Amino acid sequence: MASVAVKIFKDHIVDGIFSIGEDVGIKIDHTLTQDATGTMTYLQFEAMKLDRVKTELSVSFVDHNMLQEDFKNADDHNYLASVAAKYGIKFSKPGNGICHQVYLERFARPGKTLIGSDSHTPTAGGMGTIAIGAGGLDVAVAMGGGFFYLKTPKIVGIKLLGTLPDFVSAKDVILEVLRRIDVEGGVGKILEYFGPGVKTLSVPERATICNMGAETGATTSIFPSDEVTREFLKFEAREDQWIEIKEGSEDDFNEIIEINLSELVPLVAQPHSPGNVMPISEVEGIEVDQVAIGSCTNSSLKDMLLVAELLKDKKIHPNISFGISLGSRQVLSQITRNGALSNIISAGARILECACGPCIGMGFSPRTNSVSVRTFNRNFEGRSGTNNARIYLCSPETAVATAIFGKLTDPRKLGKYPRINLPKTIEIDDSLILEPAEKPDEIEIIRGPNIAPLPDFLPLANDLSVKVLIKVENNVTTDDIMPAGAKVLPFRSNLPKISEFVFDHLDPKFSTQALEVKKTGGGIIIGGDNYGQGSSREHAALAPMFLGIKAILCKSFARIHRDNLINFGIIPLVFANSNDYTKLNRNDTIKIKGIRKMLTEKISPFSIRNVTQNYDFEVKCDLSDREKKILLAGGKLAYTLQTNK
Ligand code: MIC
Ligand code: SF4
Repeated sequence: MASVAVKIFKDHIVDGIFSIGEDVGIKIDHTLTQDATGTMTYLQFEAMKLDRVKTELSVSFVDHNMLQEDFKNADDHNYLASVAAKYGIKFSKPGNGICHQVYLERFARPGKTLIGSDSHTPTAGGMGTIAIGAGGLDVAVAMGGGFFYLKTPKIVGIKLLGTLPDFVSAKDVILEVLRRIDVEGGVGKILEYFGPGVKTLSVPERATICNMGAETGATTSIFPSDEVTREFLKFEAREDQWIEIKEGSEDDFNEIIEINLSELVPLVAQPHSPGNVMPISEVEGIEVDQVAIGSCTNSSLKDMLLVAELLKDKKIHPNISFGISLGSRQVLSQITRNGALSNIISAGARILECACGPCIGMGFSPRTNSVSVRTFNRNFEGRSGTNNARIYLCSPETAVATAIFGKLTDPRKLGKYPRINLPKTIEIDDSLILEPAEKPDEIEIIRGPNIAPLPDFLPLANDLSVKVLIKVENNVTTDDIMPAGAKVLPFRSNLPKISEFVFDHLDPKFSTQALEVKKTGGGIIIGGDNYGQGSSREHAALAPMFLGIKAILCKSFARIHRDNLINFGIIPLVFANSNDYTKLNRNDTIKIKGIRKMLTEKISPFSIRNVTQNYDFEVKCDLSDREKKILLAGGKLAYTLQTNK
């Protein structure tokens, strides 16, 4: 026997062996991109000068940058459509839905490997797919037929027992996982669900759990592929794509966490971390201004039918602004056809686009000092678009109860839990998914004026003298490093412009100072634990690189962000002794001598010098051979072009 993850990995390993902590290369069957990370991904893919993608399936989605207040986002959509047509990529048009939900419905297959330029790519783990979030450049390389490398993770078995009580749902399961292991507890691990409770959860419920597994820092999350999986594929008219992948036994896991579904209660993640989880009973009564339902976490047909049933003949509280941003047009069409949507509208909801929208501060931002309750997956400070808003994350059931009562409310107060009968099949309409062109030569790539060329990637220098530009705490997110939101996202294809916003919330002068310091050797950022948690956005590495940041020195890194730093030639340094963090000050000058030699000869830890305070201290830079070569070459694009790998 073996765990589901190990079975799929073993079918896909092309370099190295599956041994915890070792670098392993796997073949990638599918890729996905979304527009906010996609423009950069495809600029990098174009730089590789290939004729077509080499994957079984690659899909380009448009779901993030949907506000078209001028030409920028529309131009980017056009660029993405033309690239997809030319290079053999399916193109999911704006309006079709959020990448993870649509991929789950229309493309995910058990036993396949997927990488996606979005950190919630693991959503497809609900289908029994090994689905991993990665930087855009890793996705570009995989589209070109390159392998995807990662450090072999531990496999944590999450044993599910019992069945969920009324008014407790899949979101509460993942909130319980987060309550136990927090936002760092999954780093270097795959969370694999097994046990008798698994069969009580539908594929979309499993997907909700895998989606938000990203918040634990896990490499991915996965469920077995069983009869429930077959049912979902049948529902999507894709039953022929089903294969069985049996769950592993207890001995197949490196660690086991047991969760009895029957004992769970409605939970809430409080501001400003998805790991800050409490039972609803402890926060009940807090006055709320806004409620938002949907996103890639909780947008399934069952979620929406349940929301509609709970809202039937009810009105939301007069103080609440209530918005729905669904993850897929398929679900929106279905609830429109069967009348469920009218319950939601009658209750007082604003129906937003099928897109990320409020989840990423793209519209529907809450008012000043307000409380917003969302069925989404992230509640980082400022992410909603309103810096001082406080965001709570919860299940659709809790969100509805809160919308009705105007304050955080235990959904069990809603009375009888409705039984939802899902239809056996759903109308399939893939007309917003465009096939690649049959004659690619005839396709011209359309580039609007907002699309700036890629920067040069220069080999790593040997001696560095860098200035500390900012010192940040533990768990700094990529939203802190490279904010999103309606003001910034339109510049995702324009590196010089987007770089102006690096660390904007923490230090609005950061980029100006960094560009100044760039002239005299560049900067270094000092961080705590889990530096770069959250999004896969490579702009959180690319933009600092553009601003002359040469290294990040912290206590530990989040996985995707560390990969992105290496991909763009920024040295990921870790304190050998984490007490040295306290001594460092902003504006200190640090000298790093002979870094090429240290890396080449694998000398780690090694000594660097704080020139300003006149002392030496030790740092580590533990890289695999492949990572070392990438860093020395000046990043993965330079390395890939040089080696054709
Ligand atoms: C997010 O949820 O933070 C995003 C926006 O989807 C990001 C991708 C991005 O920044 O474009 C992610 O999760 O990777
Ligand atoms: Fe979109 Fe939010 Fe999901 Fe990210 S987490 S893909 S922004 S809906």
